Amino acid sequence: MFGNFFKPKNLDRERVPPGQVLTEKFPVLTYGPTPSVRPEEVKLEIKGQVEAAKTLGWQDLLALPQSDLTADFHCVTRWSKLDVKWCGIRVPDLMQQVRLRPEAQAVLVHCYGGYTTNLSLEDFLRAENILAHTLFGQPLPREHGGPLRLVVPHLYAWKSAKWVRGFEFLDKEELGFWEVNGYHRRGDPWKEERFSD
Ligand SMILES: Nc1nc2c(c(=O)[nH]1)N[C@H]1C(S)=C(S)[C@@H](COP(=O)(O)O)O[C@H]1N2
Ligand SMILES: [Mo]
Repeated sequence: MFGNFFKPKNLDRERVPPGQVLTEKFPVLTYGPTPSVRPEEVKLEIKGQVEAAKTLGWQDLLALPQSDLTADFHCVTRWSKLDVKWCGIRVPDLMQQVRLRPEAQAVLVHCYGGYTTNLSLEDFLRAENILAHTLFGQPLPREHGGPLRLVVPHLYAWKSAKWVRGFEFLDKEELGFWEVNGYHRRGDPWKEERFSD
């Protein structure tokens, strides 16, 4: 009994990066107003260092393979939430739709409302990354990025861009909104890459 009670807690602790505290709630963290985008309006643009730019509408996205992801979520403001359940299109499945040019090194994620965030190609193409439209079995609520958000579980959650509008592939990294404003260009929570030096 005693052992059963403590064991999951110890396991959880190993999943919490340094300087983070667990929360059961799912706080909303948005800079500025919350965009209002209807699914039918979504035109996901994939452009830049690709052989042919491509725009995908809602139906195009739903026609791609759909996957589930359960992942921990770490905000740089020090809260973490374990086992968040998403459903959507895995980034590698989405990327089957375009061919990257060899020059592509990085991606700048663009959002409705003007938010941006940067990722290296390697961080972006990770197998678990997902373009999510569903959260805990329900349509992704608007405040959490609905209708469509990126989820990059291995980096701080500011990389998990809400209200995604497009991916721009670049031959040289360009910094996004928080990265320009002093946050780390990469943001690995296990290395506490919170701020740029
Ligand atoms: N477009 C956009 N995406 C964003 C943000 C934002 O302000 N605008 N905030 C980021 C930050 S700092 C965090 S912690 C997570 C929070 O996601 P949540 O509101 O679903 O918890 O979204 C990230 N994605
Ligand atoms: Mo955050």
